Amino acid sequence: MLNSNVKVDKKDAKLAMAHFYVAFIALFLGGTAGLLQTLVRSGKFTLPAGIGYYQLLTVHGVLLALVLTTFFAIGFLFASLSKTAGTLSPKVRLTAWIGFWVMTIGTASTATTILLGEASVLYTFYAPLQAHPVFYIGLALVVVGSWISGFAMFAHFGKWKKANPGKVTPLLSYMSVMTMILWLVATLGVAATVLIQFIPWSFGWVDTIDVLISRTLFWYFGHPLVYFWLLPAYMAWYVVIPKVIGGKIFSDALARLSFILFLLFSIPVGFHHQLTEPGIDPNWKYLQVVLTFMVVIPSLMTAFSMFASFEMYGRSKGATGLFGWFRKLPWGDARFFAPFMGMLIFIPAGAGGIINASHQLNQVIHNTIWVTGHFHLTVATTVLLTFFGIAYWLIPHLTGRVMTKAMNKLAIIQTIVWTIGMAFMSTSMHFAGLLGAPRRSAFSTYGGSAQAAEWIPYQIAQAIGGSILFIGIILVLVIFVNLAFFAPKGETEFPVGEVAEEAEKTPMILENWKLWVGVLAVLILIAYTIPFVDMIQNAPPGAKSFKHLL
Ligand code: HAS
Repeated sequence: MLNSNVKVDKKDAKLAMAHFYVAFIALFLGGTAGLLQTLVRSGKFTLPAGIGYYQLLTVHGVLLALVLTTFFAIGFLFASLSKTAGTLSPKVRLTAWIGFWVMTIGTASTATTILLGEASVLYTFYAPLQAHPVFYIGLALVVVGSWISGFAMFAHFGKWKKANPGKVTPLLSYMSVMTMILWLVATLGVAATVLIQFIPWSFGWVDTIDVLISRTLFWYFGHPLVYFWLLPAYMAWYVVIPKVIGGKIFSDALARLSFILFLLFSIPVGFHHQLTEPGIDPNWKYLQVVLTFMVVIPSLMTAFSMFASFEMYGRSKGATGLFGWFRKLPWGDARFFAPFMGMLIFIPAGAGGIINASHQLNQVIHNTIWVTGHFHLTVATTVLLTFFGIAYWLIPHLTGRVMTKAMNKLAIIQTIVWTIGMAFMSTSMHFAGLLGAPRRSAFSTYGGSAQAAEWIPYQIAQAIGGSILFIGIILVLVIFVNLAFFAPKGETEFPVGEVAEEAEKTPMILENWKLWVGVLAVLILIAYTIPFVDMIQNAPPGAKSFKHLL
């Protein structure tokens, strides 16, 4: 049984905080670029020094979607492992620091090329858009750094298992390792395309690039990437939120099973980002669409589990009727309120994902700003509000401080501001998308078209939403700086929930890592081998990047 009073060791706290500093700096810079790109996109503003829409959009996407998320997730995973599987050994901690610095150097290199205007290729860096080689080298360093951190986590977890043979592993540690395995397997795709295709091509060592293969390898990585963002949030939902509200985890086994299902089904589904692309046989697209619907199941299980935890708690406090528990929840506690709003928004956001994945409906929304609306609800609201909710207790826990009532109130206001800003921005993006408004396009490129007049009101709503969100960023940064440096000294709890007494015992098969990674490998091979060989064999003349390997 985990001692809930155990604090994260001071040296481990420093490691986790280093990750959070980078994450919140990325939030500030990426958020500023986000506001500016909304304004430039509207066609009403021009920036000095020739700073353009694509440059700003690249800063925004790379810093927020890749840097903020990855650094926050890794910092949180290290803190969770240290709390639940024991203090990191000096060797593991040193490895983790090496991982951190490799990632940070990579981030700085990539960011510099973007800020110099040498890499306006957006966060998806689709070929044939080409960036400075340092952009790709920086990305490769971020990936390699994260692998080093991942191996440090596996070593730490392995040590716990060895010291506790036959025991069920601590749930937060289990989830951390599962999240990191997902990341490692997923990043093989992006590492392959960056190292084998983009770096040689950007240096001019080869003069062509196979676009379809680069996109396929990117999306092999790109979809599990979104679950790498989501799973740390789910860790907080499953394990932290029950404790914050004063309740219990509904089922340990169900939580572990849902993480296994994410591992199995989040990777062999990348084609659902490529449904409109020629060069992939429709039968393989169909298979991956079916697998995409499978990856919806663990989210439905999560929804069920959260409702169960809320209801069990409410009833234990005397709530009656179908929704009586709702009033018993601690609405004034930002540690609960921010993630809860994330959950609420995940209902329409997830429904949007199901629409995207439905092959015929995808034809309507693909490459429209609807997709941008979808991922602002998922990653920029569900995930981010949960990350903010985690920061409200984790940062003071790590820095030996406490969140004051005033800061808690500000965090509640921040959540409301964020939700309102996103409601404006994302709703208008969804509607404009249905009217055909393109994504990834500056207004100047289509502003004169007859259709564009229909999109203008939505574009104004987006700019209003973007401005409100920027206020939300300032507020959360104020709270972060306060919790890190100025809040009163004191003890803050790292909330780790206990499993309900009535829950079934956790079956040991859920701990059989070889089995699950083996099933994952088989699923990936089934979903990708034949279409990938097809792509190489039918590559256009001159597309050298992979053909020479066959
Ligand atoms: Fe997605 C495109 C399909 C989830 C992020 N997605 C994107 C892109 C991003 C992204 C960034 O199939 C754009 C990439 C680009 O730049 O081109 N997505 C899905 C599906 C899901 C999904 C099926 N996406 C996410 C998540 C993301 C994310 C999560 C980030 C974190 N997505 C797609 C597809 C595309 C796509 C296509 C390509 C579109 C195109 O054509 O380009 C599913 O995982 C969603 C399942 C979710 C649910 C919701 C469960 C609800 C829960 C909350 C419970 C609430 C409670 C509180 C308990 C079924 C768990 C309630 C309390 C009360 C009192 C009511």
